Amino acid sequence: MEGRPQEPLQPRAEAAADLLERLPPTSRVVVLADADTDGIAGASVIARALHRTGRRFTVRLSRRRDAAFFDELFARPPALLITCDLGAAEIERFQSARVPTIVLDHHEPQKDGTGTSLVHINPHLEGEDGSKGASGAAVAWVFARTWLERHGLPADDLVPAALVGAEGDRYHGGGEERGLHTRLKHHAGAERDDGPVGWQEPPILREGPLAEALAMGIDPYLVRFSGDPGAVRAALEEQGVPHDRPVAALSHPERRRLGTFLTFELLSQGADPSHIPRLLTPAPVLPDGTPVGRLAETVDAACRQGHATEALSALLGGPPEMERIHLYLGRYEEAIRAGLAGAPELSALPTTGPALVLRLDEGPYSGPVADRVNAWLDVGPRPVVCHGPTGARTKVSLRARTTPDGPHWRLDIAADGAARAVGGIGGGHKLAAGANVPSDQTEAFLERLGKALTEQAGGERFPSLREATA
Ligand SMILES: [Mn+2]
Repeated sequence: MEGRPQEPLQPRAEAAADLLERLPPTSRVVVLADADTDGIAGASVIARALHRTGRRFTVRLSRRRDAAFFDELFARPPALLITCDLGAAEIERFQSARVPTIVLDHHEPQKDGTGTSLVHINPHLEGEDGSKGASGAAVAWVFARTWLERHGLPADDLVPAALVGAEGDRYHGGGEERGLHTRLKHHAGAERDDGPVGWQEPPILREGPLAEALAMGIDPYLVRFSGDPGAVRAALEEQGVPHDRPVAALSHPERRRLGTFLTFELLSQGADPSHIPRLLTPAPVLPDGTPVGRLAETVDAACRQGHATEALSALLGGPPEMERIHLYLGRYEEAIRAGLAGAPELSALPTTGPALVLRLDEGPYSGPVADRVNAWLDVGPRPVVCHGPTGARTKVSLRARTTPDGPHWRLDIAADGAARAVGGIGGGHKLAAGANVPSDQTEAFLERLGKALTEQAGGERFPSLREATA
C-alpha cells in the first residue's frame, strides 16, 4: 500500500474541520494571519480551501497583537476566527472573547486551550519542536487538506504555497529537514516525478550567469567575492567551473565542483554549517519554472515595502499579479546587501552582553539582514541583533545559531522582557525573535537585552571578538 507518512497533527485537524462543519455555510469566517511571508502563504492556503468549498470569508493580515487590535476585531465578532502563524500566545484572548477559533500556529504556546469552541493545531502540542521543521503555512496546509479531502476535493495545488511558508521561515530553523516539513516535502513528491511541484538540481543559486549570481547574491553571501564579479570569475576558472552560464547550464561534474567550492568558501568564512545543505539539495520549483525560494523572497520583498495585501493577491492570483510584486525584488536585495556590507567587520561591531549589534538605516530589513549575518558570517555562538528605524519606532531582529555546547538561548523571552520594560513589544522563537520599541528607547532596550542575554549565558562573560582574535 502506498503509505502517506503518519501525520501527528491529523486528530487536531479533524477536530478543527468538525468545528468549521458545524457552522452554517453562510456564516462569516475571518482568517487572521501574520503579515509576513509565512503568514501570507498560510492565509492563501486557507483562503483557497474555503473558497473551494463555497465558504464566505475575509482575510486580515496584521503584525499587531495588542489589546486594542483584538478589541476592534471582536467588536463585530466573526462566526469563526482562523488564525495563521499567530494565535499561540493569544489563546486566553480568544477564550474570553468567546469567539470560536481555529489556531494554526507553530510558535511555542502558552497553553493548548483546545475545547468545544477552540481547536489549536500546533506541532509543539504533539511533542515536536514547532520552531524547527515547521511553519504556519505547513500547519495551515494540514488543516486545509483535511477539510478538502472531507469534501472529496483536491488539495495538491495548495502544496506550493505551503512550501513558500517553509521557505519564508527557513532561517528561523523552520526550513530544517525534520518534522512537519519532512512530511510536507514527502507529500510534495520529492521522491517521485508526478508530485505537485518540480525539483531544481543544486547548487541552488540566484538566476543569471554564475559570476554575477555569486557576486550579487545574498544566499549565500560570499564575503570574499561580494560585489566583485571579476574575483568570482578568476576563482571559478581555477576550479574549472564556467562562470558565464547560469547553474542550470552546468554539467553534472561542474555542479559538483561548484558545490565543493561553495562549501569550502562558506566554511572558511565562518558560515553556519547547518545552512549549507539547503544550497546543495534539490529545491522545489513551480510548474512555470519559478523556484519556490524565489517566490518566497518576492513575497517577503513586497511585505517589507508595505505591500502585504498585494503579496497575498499574487499568491492567490495569476501571472499579472505576480509580475507586479516582482518589481519589489531589486530594492529588496539592494537593501539587504547594503545592510550586510556593514557587517563583515564583525570585530568592530558594538556588543550588548554577548550579542553583536548591527545598526541599519532601514528597520524593515532588520529581519532579512539578521538572518544572513547569522547564517553566513562568522558570528559563532553569539546572537546577532539588527535594528533600524521605521517611522517613530525601532524595529529589532535577533538571531542565534544552534550550538551543541553553547548557551541555550531564549531570544523570544529576552526580547519580550526587554521590550516590555521600555514600552514596546517583543517575542518570536527561541533562536529567531524580534521587537518593536519607541525610537527614544532603543539604547535602554539594548542595554536590558544585553543583561538578559548575559544571564542566559550563565553569567559567562563572552570575550569580544577583538579580544578573542588578539
Ligand atoms: Mn512562521
